[in-house]
Amino acid sequence: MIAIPAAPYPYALPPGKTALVVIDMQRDFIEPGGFGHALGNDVSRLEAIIPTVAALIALFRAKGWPVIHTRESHKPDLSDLPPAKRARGNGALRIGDEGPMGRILIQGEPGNAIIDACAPREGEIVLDKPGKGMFCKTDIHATLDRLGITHLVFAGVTTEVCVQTSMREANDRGFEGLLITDATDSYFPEFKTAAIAMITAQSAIVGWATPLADLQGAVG
Ligand code: TIU
Repeated sequence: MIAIPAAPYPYALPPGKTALVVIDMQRDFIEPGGFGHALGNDVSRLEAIIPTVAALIALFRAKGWPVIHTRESHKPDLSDLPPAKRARGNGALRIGDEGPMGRILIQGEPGNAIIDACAPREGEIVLDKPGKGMFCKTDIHATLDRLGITHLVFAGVTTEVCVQTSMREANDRGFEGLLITDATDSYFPEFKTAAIAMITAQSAIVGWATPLADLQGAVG
């Protein structure tokens, strides 16, 4: 076990049983013309975390530890899109509609791709998920069990939506979660702060949180 300085107390990281989960670092959330923009958000503020997410991915690759990339995405025929999710919101563009980067949040469209700076490498798991959480209607739990993974380090966007949902789902399934605070962000800075506080409150009721430098310093 490696002791990582973290809130609310040190996180015990077992090498060989820990995977990185990079949530939804997709053009659809980070670039203008995608889903995040269609929802009325200023997407430009998410760019700032890209170098930190890339450095976190590089750390796991250097250690030979697994990296999992998720994409919030739907099949082109929308068969995995609940009508309620399709209908939600009052913006001009909805999931499945044609936007400037192709159909919004649809697999294989330019906007649905992971940004180049965080692009998956050969051999890394890329998980398409139709929900906000990574366990909803996916086979990731069986995959993690098969790999012997018990600990998940989280990064990506957005903190209080897909990152927090995935971390809560993982927590309820018995995984130990650590959120890298400068490798995640929200369209709403106050929601990021609140999500981290909620996750770490009550003696790590959902999990732990720490900046990348503290993880790097501890794992060497
Ligand atoms: N809207 C928003 O903040 N997030 C999402 O819809 N998905 C993810 O967080 N990936």
